[in-house]
Amino acid sequence: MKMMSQNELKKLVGEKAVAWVKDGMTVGLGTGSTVKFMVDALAKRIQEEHLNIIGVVTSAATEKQARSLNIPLKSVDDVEKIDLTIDGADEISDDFQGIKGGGAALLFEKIVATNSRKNIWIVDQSKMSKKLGSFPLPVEVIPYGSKKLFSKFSQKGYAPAFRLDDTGQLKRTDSNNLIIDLHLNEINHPHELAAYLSGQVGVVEHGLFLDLVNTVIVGYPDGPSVLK
Ligand code: ABF
Repeated sequence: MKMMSQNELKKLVGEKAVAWVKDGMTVGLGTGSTVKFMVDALAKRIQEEHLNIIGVVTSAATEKQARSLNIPLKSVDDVEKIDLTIDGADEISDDFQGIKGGGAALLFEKIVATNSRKNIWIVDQSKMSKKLGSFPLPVEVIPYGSKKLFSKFSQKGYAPAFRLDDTGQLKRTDSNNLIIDLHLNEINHPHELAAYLSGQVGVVEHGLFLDLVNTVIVGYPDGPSVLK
């Protein structure tokens, strides 16, 4: 059997996830290349089945795609509750904790996720990992004092690095903040680390998404698996 490419696995799970969307739902639309396939498939379903769906986006990139597909959108502040959010992830541990933020959208993603009744993550198999940490942990910080935070993280042995954009400049998030990626290799106590990071003045949010996901759909070569 021909091995499926990573992109084909992403398409597989992106399209599978749309089955969870029901008519009348308010749906959180995540960010990333896997979600892009999901949004395309959702737009197709909305059109073919005349579904009444409101989308709530997590980044300018997803907003651009959703608008181009005529998916009706509202801000998270203009909806009562989000019924279902479908998003990607950068790393998921055996106990379904996640690292997100590889796409620098972690703040809005976490705002939408924490205001959702149900969260689904869609990933290709490469994202599954026994423990979190091999993917660098993104931490969103405000620019003022960010070098002081960087030094503190460095002294803690977190091997920090400022995220750069394609032109080699400091990457700016949709909120015009900076990202410091922590190269931890293994995170043994994610809840403790999350509490420490959240307590640091100047940290806006971190990419540890803990105890948040309800369903994980993983793309394996022999088909999508629904875990949890
Ligand atoms: C998003 O999903 C980001 O947090 C993360 O970077 C992305 C995963 O990327 P992709 O689906 O492109 O592999 O939520």
